[in-house]
Parts: sequence; C-alpha cells; structure tokens
Amino acid sequence: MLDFYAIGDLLTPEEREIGKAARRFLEKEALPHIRDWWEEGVFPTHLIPRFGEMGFLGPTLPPEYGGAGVSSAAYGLMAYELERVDSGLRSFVSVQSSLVMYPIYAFGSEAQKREFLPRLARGEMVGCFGLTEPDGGSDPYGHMKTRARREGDTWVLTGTKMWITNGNLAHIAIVWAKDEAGRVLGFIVPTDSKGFQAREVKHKMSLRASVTSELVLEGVRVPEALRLPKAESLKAPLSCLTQARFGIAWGAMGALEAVYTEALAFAGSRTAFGEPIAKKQLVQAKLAEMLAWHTEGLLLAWRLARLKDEGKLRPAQVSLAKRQNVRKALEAARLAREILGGSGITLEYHAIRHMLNLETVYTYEGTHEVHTLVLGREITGLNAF
Ligand code: TGC
Ligand code: FAD
Repeated sequence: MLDFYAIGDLLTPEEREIGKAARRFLEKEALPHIRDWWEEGVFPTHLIPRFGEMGFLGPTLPPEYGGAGVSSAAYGLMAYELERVDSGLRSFVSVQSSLVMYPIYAFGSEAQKREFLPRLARGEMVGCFGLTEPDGGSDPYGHMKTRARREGDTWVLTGTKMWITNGNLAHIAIVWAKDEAGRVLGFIVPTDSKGFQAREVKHKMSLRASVTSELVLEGVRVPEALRLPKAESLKAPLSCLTQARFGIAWGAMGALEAVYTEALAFAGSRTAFGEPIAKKQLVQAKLAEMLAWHTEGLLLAWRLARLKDEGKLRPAQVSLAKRQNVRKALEAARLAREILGGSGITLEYHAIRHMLNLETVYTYEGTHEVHTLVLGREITGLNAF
C-alpha cells in the first residue's frame, strides 16, 4: 500500500496481513480483467462466492452470523484494495456488507439474522438496498412515495426505487417504505415475490462494472416476519449509510493510489523537450498534491476506524471523511489523466475509468453537497438543507 507516513505501523499485524491478502487475491483475479468488464458493462458474478471465501462480506460481524469479527480498519483495508481495482467491486461489497447485512444484524430479529446472514456472508445470496426514489435521493424522507400498508400479518408494498446497486443480481432487497403513520419501516423482500420487478439501468458512463437497477413494487406482499422489527424511523436507513460511507472513505484512497502510481510511472518514462516529464516542475506539483491528498485521506480513514471500534464515531465525522476523500480522489484522477496526455483518454490506462467511477461515488451515499450541509449543521447548529 502506498504509505508515505507509515500508517501501516499504526495497524495490527492481523490488519496488515488482511490488506496484503486482499491485494494478492485482487491482483490475480480482478485487476487483469477489469478493463474488459468495465468496457462490456458487466459485473463479475463468478467472484461473488470468492469474495465470501476471502471474508469480504460482512467481515466485522460476529462469527456466529458468518462474519469474521475483524476490526473496522481491516474492513477499511478490504474496501481500499477493492476500490484500487474498481469502485464497482467496492460498491458490491459495501452494499452487501453495510446496506444489507448490517441492517439485518442491527434491526433484524434473531430468526432473520440466522436465516440470512450466513448465506449473505458466503456469497450464496446477494442483497440490495432500496432507499432512493425517482423523485430524488438527497431528501429520502421527503421524497419517499413507497408505501407499506398492513393487512393482518402481511404488509403490502407499492412504490419505485431508483439507482439500486445489485438490483438485478439480488435475491433479497432491503426496502424502506412509509407506513400509514409516516414511519419509515424496513422490509426484507425476496426478489422473486409476485409484483416485484428489477430493471437494469443501461448506458451508464460510470460504475460500468456494477449492476444498477430500478426496482418496481406493485402490491408486493411481505409477511410481518420479514419486517425489520427494530427499524422504526429514517434513523435506521441513515445509520446503514454511516457504515457504507465509512468504507467509501477508505475505498477512495485505494482509487487514489491506483491513479497516482500509474501517473508516476508514466511520468518517469515519457519524455518531452528532451527529458522525462517527471523532471518538469508542473508535473511534480501534480504528483505532490496527489501524494499529500492520499496521506491526509489515509490518516482520516485510519482515525475513523479507531473511533468506530471505540464506539465514539459520530455520523458527521464520517460525512467529513466521505466528502473529503472522494473529492480528493476525483481531483487526483483528473490530474493523473492530464499527466497521461492523450493516452489518458483510453481504457489502456486506469485513470479515466477511476475518474468516471468517482463521479458516481461523489454523488451516491450522500452527495458532496449533502455532506457539506451535514457539516454546516454540525458547525453552526443551523439546518441549511
Ligand atoms: P435528520 O433529521 O437529519 O435525521 C433523522 C434521524 O436520523 C439521525 N441521523 C443519522 N443516524 C445515523 N447516521 C447518520 N448518518 C444519520 N443522519 C441523521 C438523526 O440524528 C435523526 O435521529 P432522531 O433520533 O433525531 O430521529 O433527517 P433529514 O430528513 O433532515 O435528512 C438529513 C440528510 C439530508 C443528511 C439525510 O437524509 C441524508 O443523508 N441524505 C442523503 C441520502 C443518501 O445518502 N442516500 C444514499 C442512498 S444508498 C446509496 O447511495 C448506496 S450507493 C452503493 C454503494 O454504497 O456502493
Ligand atoms: P438529487 O437528490 O435530486 O440532487 C440533485 C442535485 O441537487 C445534487 O447535486 C445535490 O447535491 C443537490 N442538492 C440536493 N439538495 C440540496 C440542498 N439542500 N442544497 C444544495 N444542493 C442540493 N441509492 C440507493 O438507495 N441504493 C443504492 O444501492 C444506490 N446505488 C447507486 C448507484 C449509482 C451508480 C448511483 C448513481 C446512485 C445510487 N444510489 C443508490 C442513489 C444515490 O444515493 C443518489 O443518486 C443520491 O443520494 C443523490 O440523489 P439524486 O440522484 O436523486 O439527486
């Protein structure tokens, strides 16, 4: 791992080994193929059980539910290594771990945990998370039209969810819906339920090695036994987002490492005006910025992980890291693309793929602006949404 400030010394030997094992696996199984998957617009489904074997799915959950009980930094390092290859791979793992397994673990019944978590951890079952709707994602409560109506021991769900990662791959969808009293409730919806449909979003120019879908629910009947009993307000889905945003803060630094190392290697071998472009001050300035952003971002991510494990993490701290690290990774990808010159516009190099992916990462899990306003509210106590 690129590590200018020896942050690796702040990790445990187990955490370091988990990061190295993830890199070895992904360099062999994913990196050589990612360009083709991205260009073809396919997610490598054959890797899903392998991700399970590698412990990428729900790794911080206790072993009794199929997790490995590893630290938050260990999970962060997995996200880092996945996104060093492609944001789409990290997205798959973020959704399965933080947006599907976490809500079942945190808000589910004991029977739900035992039924779903081990299979999700092994990658035998895939999940997705439906919060965003077609009218808008930044204000999930205000725009939530999906309704849950109770009929005895059954709930009837009607509505549409938009931009749902893994939607067409999923066996279950965590669907958030308002009941008649305006409470936000969460449901585990089997995707083979009558009235449930997933339609894949095509023509994406970002996150192409990831499946994104629209979910349509037309009177889908879900038993009370599949409602998450401990989720009763918007706070439940928002707390899942805090978990996923934590992984993104780490993952973005993986993408930054990828574009920095690529630009550095190119600058060393490419010549202009009789010498390597690495000898040019303007190129060095770009490389210096990229290294500084990576170093700052890794420190933020590491500290966040320790706060999380100490139970001291506040959502606004996660907002700061998601906002800062993704913006800097995106800016670095644009600088790397510049250093590569014309070669930077092709998929022969990784920079433009990361750059385009990071446009999505900048927007999902709370847009850059949403996190700015979360911080503004934290600083001033005034709500500017
Ligand atoms: P607000 O009044 O602020 O909050 C309602 C209740 O929730 C609590 N809360 C949180 N709890 C845990 N984590 C967080 N991040 C939390 N943010 C708020 C809050 O304390 C309150 O609790 P209580 O006890 O007082 O009721 O709610 P609001 O309606 O004003 O909305 C605030 C806002 C705009 C920040 C929020 O709605 C928001 O985060 N909007 C962005 C939505 C978003 O990020 N959507 C992402 C969808 S999933 C996705 O993109 C997956 S991408 C795939 C991948 O990850 O790879
Ligand atoms: P909008 O909320 O309509 O916002 C449009 C613009 O207005 C943005 O620039 C926003 O920052 C700005 N804006 C909004 N409010 C304010 C304000 N108060 N002040 C200033 N500016 C403001 N969602 C899921 O639920 N599950 C998923 O698995 C999932 N996966 C995704 C995968 C991809 C590839 C993408 C692109 C999105 C995914 N999303 C998912 C949805 C994502 O979370 C939303 O796109 C995001 O929350 C923003 O919502 P929106 O696109 O509707 O934009």
